[in-house]
Amino acid sequence: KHKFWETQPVGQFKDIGNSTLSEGPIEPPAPLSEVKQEPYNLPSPYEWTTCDMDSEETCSEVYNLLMNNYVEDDENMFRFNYSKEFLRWALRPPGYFKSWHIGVRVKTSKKLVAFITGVPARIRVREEVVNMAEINFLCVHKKLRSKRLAPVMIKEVTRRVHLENIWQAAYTAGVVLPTPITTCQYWHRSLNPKKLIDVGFSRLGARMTMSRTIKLYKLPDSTATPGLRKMELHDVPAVTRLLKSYLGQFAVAPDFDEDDVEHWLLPTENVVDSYLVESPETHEITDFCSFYTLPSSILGNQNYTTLKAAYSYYNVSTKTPLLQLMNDALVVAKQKDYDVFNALDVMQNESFLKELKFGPGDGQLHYYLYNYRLQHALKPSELGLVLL
Ligand code: YNC
Ligand code: MG
Repeated sequence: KHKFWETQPVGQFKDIGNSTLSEGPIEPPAPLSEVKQEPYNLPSPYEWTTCDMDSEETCSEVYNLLMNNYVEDDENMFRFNYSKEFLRWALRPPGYFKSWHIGVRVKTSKKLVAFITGVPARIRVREEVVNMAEINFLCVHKKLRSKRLAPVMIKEVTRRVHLENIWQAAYTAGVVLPTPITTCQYWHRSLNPKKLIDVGFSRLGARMTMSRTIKLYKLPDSTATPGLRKMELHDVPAVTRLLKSYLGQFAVAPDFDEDDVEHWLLPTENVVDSYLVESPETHEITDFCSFYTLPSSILGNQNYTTLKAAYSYYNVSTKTPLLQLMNDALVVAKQKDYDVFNALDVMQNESFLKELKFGPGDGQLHYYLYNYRLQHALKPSELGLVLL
């Protein structure tokens, strides 16, 4: 059934429930001298390329490949449209390897037709912090699908990760593969219900009119929490402490240091937004919320081309109730003209989704680890990791 994945060091379906298999790496690391030195073979019309995301030209080629060929919803109404600034941010965290930004070109025309990336991350699995690669942006041009290119790309990124002496990876996919560590659901909170209904993202509820729907999703004009403000560079140490302590409760979560927090959470216009609560009395940083910006192209609509979506990222509440903090995040996103605010049912998100009028999406997001076995699948609320 999974001719490729059956050959890989991942949890297999046949092993589910087998309590003789222990948690941890499936295969031990190999000596670097045993890692294949040459790239895997591609079908002869194609060649490997390392994509330099510093280059405006290469970044545009990647952007265009993904804009036209990356992830769509089940009904092919929307396609992710990651911006160039977002791709640069996602692909160049502290310690990144350019060699993990892998493209495939047509030899004759040099056209970019496939892509896969990794970035390094320290991810804690229960008590153990593991150096991993986060794999993302796997994409094969629509005209080259079902030719078994994807397994070659996955093997090549694996080889290049191994060359850096890293032996584990984390990734998400909309498809079921051997075997998810957890399966999450997206929830959507309408900010601009009329547009969402006009483009077919949502439907008018039973016995609902447009004006009642607009009223239902109306938000206050301003935020409620005293001391809520944008995160700034000098907040990095406090936010790092807050996040470290908060993420400690989850079975799988990133192990962020200050450099990671500066990169992943310091606001970057139209890429990532972060807000925190600074106590007006003590000036202590007590709460934090963040979202990233990922628009989707609207396929074949006369009136609209783009859906502007905010995605809940990392949130920490210690003093401000999470419900109030997230309502403020919705208010900020509405002020910034987002159409919809999305969140997974990870961490403590279930505690606010229904109350804040998020509705469940269709389609699921499965989380995976490569070369690391978990004894039991997790509940989404045991997961403290958000991938882009
Ligand atoms: C997928 N999304 O099952 P079997 S998510 C992993 N992730 O293998 P072909 C996938 N594997 O089942 P196509 C996958 N989708 O026979 C399919 N597969 O064992 C497996 N879509 O290959 C599939 N982007 O080339 C099957 O399929 C084999 O031409 C079939 O190409 C697939 O970024 C794809 O959804 C996804 O561009 C490239 O459909 C193509 O269809 C496409 O014949 C639209 O492939 C965009 C899209 C996926 C987004 C993502 C995470 C990727 C994770 C990859 C695995 C990483 C493992 C860890 C590596 C480092 C290890 C270390 C250390
Ligand atoms: Mg293919």
